[in-house]
Order: sequence, then structure tokens, then C-alpha cells
Amino acid sequence: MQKKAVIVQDVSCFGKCSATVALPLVSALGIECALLPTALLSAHTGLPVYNCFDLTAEMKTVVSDWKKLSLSFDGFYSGYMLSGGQAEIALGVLSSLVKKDGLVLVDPVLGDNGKPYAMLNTAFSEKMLELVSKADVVTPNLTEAALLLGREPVLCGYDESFIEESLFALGKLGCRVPMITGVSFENEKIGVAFLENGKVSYCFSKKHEGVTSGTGDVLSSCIFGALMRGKSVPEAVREAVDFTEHAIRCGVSKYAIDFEGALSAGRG
Ligand code: PXL
Repeated sequence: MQKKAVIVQDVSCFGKCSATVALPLVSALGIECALLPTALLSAHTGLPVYNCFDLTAEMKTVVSDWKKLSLSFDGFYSGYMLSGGQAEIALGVLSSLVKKDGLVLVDPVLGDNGKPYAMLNTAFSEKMLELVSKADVVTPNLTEAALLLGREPVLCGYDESFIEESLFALGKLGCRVPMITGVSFENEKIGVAFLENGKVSYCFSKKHEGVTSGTGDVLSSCIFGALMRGKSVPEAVREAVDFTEHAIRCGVSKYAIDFEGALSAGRG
């Protein structure tokens, strides 16, 4: 039977991120995706002009209809949300629409480059921590890991012991496999650190200077899709890191990476 996943993400009409990245990538890995949209944006927030429409009320109706349809999902992947209220709805989806042994990946989209996103407040942080406590895998960047831990973000000059202590602290929040993305100890390499069964591992690829936009969603989507396909955590992370680097080599625009080029590579 084909596996089904629910994806909780915004729809940014222009600028590749969130749903417009997660749906094609997870679908390409053979997983049927259902979208619970958190917001409709004319363009993602990295663009100089955008409008954002909050879809909290619509999310409630979608979830209510899904319950009436008796839907049941094998996986759950959440990303960009606007509020604690939306995270609460996502928690409700987890408890009522996702199978008990379903795979849960929470990308705690809270900030970047040392700064929290504008919508972050105490209620949102608390609900995000609750979601994290129920996750199999969490994929914060360095800023988000610090925000989850109530610490000041450290973006450079850290060492392995700092990353490893952060991973163990994230594990204490209740998630089974904490990860930190965008980890870099040397100029030429960047990748993911993760903690599984008490062991810390790293997975790196070549670092391309100046590229950050859009990589996080590509990475998390690939990790989720590969795990849904039954890959082990180290295999899923390796595939995701390699695919993301491939997408960067295919092309980088001001606001996104060419994941479509990487998806279609080798086709005539
Ligand atoms: O990739 C994270 C993300 C998701 N959704 C929207 C964003 C961003 C990052 O800036 O603007 C709308």
C-alpha cells in the first residue's frame, strides 16, 4: 500500500520554499501527500514585497473534514507555521489523524541567522516545544536549536563538543532523533549533525559560499521522504545532504536553489 503523509506548511506563491518544495520532493519519493496549509503568501518572506494571509480558520475546517473522511496518515511533516494556535492544530492532527507508529518530522521553523522570525512569541515557542517532544526527528538550524533551548544563538566558532551538547539537550526535549542543520567546522564543508541511540554522527558535503535560501526545506523534505521509504537515519541524511548539494550545483537564484534540476537530472 502506498504510504500517505500529511504536510503542514505555508503556500508561498512565488519563491521556492515550504509546500512548493515539500510536495514535489516527497511525492517524487513515492509518498502520497496531503497538504494542511498554514498561510498563503504572495511570495516568501525573503522577497522585498509580500502579503501573508493567515489560514488558521481554514486549517480547522480542513482537519474537521479529514476527520469526517476518516483519513489516517503514515507520516507527518510540519514546517512553517504562524502561531501557537496553528501548532495546537498540528498537535491535534498528530493525535487524531496520524497512525501511532507513523513517522513524525518537525522542522521547527522559528528563525535564521541568529534572529527569531517576527511571529515568534512565548505561546508559539511553548506549542513548538510540545510538537518537538512528540517528534521522531527534528531538523532545526543553529538559530532554531538555540531558540528551542532558550539559549543565545552561536553561528560560528563552535566546536564538536558544542554541537554534541546541543544535540543531547535537544534530545532531552523528547524527540527521538535530534538533528542540527547547517553545521560547519571548516570553510569547505557544511552538513547535518544528528543524535541516534546515544551516538552523534555527522554528514557533510561541499559548502557553496553565500547559499542558504531554500536549502533547509529541501533538506528536511528529502530526509522525511527517505525515512518514509524505510531508509535508516544515516542513509536518509546522506541522501538528503547529497541531493541538496546537487541542487545547488544545478543552480542558485537569489532566493532559491534549483531542486527541479536535481530531480530531473539524467532525463532526456
Ligand atoms: O523556508 C522557511 C520559510 C517558509 N515559509 C516562508 C518563509 C520561509 C523562510 O523565510 O518565508 C513563508
